[in-house]
Amino acid sequence: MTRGFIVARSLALAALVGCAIMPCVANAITDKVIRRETPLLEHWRFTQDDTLADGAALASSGADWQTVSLPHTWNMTDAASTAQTSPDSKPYKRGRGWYRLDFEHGALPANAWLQFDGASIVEDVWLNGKYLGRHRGAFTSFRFDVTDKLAAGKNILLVKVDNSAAVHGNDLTAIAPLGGDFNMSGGLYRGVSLIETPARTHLALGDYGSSGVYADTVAIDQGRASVRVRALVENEQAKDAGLTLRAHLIDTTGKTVASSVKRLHVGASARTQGELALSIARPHLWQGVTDPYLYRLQVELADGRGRVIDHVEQPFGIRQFRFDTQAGLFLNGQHVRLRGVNLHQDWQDKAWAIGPREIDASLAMVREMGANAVRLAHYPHAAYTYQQADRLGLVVWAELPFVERSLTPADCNAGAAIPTAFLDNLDDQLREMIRQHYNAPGIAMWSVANEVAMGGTCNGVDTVTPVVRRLHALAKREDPTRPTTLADFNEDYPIVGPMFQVLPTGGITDIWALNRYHLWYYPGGGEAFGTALDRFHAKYPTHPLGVSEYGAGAALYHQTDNPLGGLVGSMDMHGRSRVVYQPEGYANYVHEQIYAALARRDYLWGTFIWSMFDFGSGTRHEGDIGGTNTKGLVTFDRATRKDPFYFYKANWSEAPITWITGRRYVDRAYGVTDVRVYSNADTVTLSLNGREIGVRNAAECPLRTCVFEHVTLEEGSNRLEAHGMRGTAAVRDAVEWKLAPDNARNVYLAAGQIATGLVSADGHRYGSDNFFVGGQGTLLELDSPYGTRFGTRVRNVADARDAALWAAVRHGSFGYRIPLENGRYRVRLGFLDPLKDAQPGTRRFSVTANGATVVPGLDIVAVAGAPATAITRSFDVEVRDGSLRLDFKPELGEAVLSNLVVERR
Ligand code: GCB
Repeated sequence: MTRGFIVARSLALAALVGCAIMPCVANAITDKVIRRETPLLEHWRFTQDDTLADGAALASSGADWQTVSLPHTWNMTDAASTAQTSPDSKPYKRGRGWYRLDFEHGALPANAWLQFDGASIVEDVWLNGKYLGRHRGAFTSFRFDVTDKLAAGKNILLVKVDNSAAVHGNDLTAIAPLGGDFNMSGGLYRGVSLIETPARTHLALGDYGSSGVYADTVAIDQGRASVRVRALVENEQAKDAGLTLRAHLIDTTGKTVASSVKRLHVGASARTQGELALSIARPHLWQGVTDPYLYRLQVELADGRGRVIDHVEQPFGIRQFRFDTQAGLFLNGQHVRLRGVNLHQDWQDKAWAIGPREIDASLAMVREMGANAVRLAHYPHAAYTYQQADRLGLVVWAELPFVERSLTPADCNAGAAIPTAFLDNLDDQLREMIRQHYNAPGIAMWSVANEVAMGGTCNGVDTVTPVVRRLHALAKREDPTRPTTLADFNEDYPIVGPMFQVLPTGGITDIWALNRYHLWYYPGGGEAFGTALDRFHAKYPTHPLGVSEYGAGAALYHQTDNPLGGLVGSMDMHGRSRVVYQPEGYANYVHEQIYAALARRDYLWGTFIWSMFDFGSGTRHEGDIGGTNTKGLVTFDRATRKDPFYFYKANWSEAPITWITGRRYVDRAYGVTDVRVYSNADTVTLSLNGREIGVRNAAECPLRTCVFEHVTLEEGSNRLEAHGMRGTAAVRDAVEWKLAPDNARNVYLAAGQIATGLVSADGHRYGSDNFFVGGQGTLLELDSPYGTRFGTRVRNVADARDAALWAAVRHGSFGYRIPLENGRYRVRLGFLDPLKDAQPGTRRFSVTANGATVVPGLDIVAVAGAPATAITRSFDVEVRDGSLRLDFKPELGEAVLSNLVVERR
């Protein structure tokens, strides 16, 4: 036997229940080891080789393969990391990996099974040269009965794991998911273990990787709770078995609070379900984050002679959820609004090969922020994650990996129908998810789909709603106690593509939720979102509604002076992503706006932010990072909490918090700025270099956001301190900003740009578009997703470093109100006509400064001689009342501006 056996033995008395990856023994609290689980994590041999045939792999000694330990993936760094920086980078490695473990075993047990906690995507397994079988799916546990294949002495376990992409004609097209904005890491990325019991009759080991035990809270009434326990017993012997089934519920002090016994008769080579009722007086309920109380449920199987032959222990919480279309969610009769976040099972430079340490760290941050719910997107996560969520009291949205579509675009193109094998696979994965995590008290709902409306039709045939109906029905058969849900995509924005048409998916599952990205992919702000929610609430009056996703990308190294200054960027509608600006301050704006609209809607049972952490998505190249979806509130490596994290922390957490936003924007472009502070304090006092700037009390800080307007920074260092008092607790935050003398005296502004910090060839630091009234900022080179009418690059800028100052415009009828010290200034305005086909006589506008015309009737092309050709206009102004007013007044077409400079004379 391997070293793992010894480890497991020595830990036999440690009360461990989460057996996902850690060494553990399921019946650790009894003195006899009935069911022994031996982790097989060390000394694996591994090779990633797409050409190795099964026969050759079986014949290989693996001596020249790499030594690895589990969890392991071959995609640790190649996609899900910052290494991938351009759209030309290679996609992450998808293909075949081989794993081989040589291990010793002592005397053979009566019953032995191999357990895989999850491997990606399709797995074939051999023990001692004998084929055990195939498992299809990347996220659920599976087992093989190895009783007659295990050898006393030397054993060889060989596993082939394939994470190839689904392409027309290959087997992967029959395994969900067939789409998704996330990487599918390949490998044995969770644990493997050997399970042994002393008899061929046992609590079902062959039941979709489950514990074989299913417990429900049936009623909580008048100080008493009724719990129903069903245990599935498998008798693999050639004769009938007379058995005794026992269930005990044990509280945290070790006291047994309820027990039940039942005699059971199981035929030869048959399965039977035994049902036991537990009645608990004065139950201690599982009450989410306020009191996540867990009992231990023990189920024991004894043979005719009274010898215990199997034993399973599961954490168990007594609780009941109820969803209401008007009032939202109730947990044990108490109203709870789910303040949720979405999580992927992903970590920078580890990808999916994460264990308890990473899972605990992630969930601790979720709790630190004050969230009370997690959507474990878009697939079943490790058992350990559900167990820890239960311990922390997090309500869980569990999800099946049915993402985007039922068949690949290539299959659809080739006229194929949905493969039956794909439907069977969805059924299997759904059964596995429900049975494996059935007893988790935190799971409040089973999600059967994410954004499948996206691949709604194939050649005019509805390829998703019948599938959703089928999965809903199956989930109800598997677990009538929990509602089904799904995350809808775009019900009211029908997009018709060449093959796929978006179809409505509302009204099918018991409850449902929307993925909506207003202010990001979708037009309109918080209120547009709110109105859409109201419409859906009215459209499906019997289906409680939630929000499964909203959010915005946030790149730490992109900052802005004004989130409305220009366009932010992301993937376009063709699924390509582009390197464009995603300032952190814009994400603040999105979360503030959207959350305000969501918080006002009491009928919502919950909302989930997309996403708690940045995560690997190999097709993305956006923000300041490659291969990463940047919508996390925390960076991929968990090292940096972005500003919006603190917006939620201030709103959700009881822990006192005061956080000045924009701390990563150190070298400031403008001498006057608003300072935003997220805080749950009763009062917040802001000071600059020791001088008090202002005080805000909680009533002046809607949604815990205190804004100190028009703070004038000092030349050189600026230490801003926010001092919050919450009750008697003081909480401070401080940031250090710098203002160069050039920027303290002058204004350098890149019109239409959302990103600050462009530096001109002559060394001036430009801020993003700011101080404007009216008009619209846009980038010129974008052809999509915003479909701007502009699209020309500047032609005549001598130094390439200055091109960015001419890459965007503010356009329309607009003005600027620039705060300045009184005095005399020289103003220089930069113009180009961005329309490709601009002609003299197609655009004319004038500019006034403090009411006086300074640029009359300007026709840019007439002066420049061609479109996209830069010209400047300069004039002097006298500022007398602390502000320079510039107005751009269209006379023909729209006014445009590329950049402006105001320098002290
Ligand atoms: C969605 C998807 C999610 C993506 C997200 C995004 O709607 O459900 O998987 O990652 O949008 O960032 O675009």
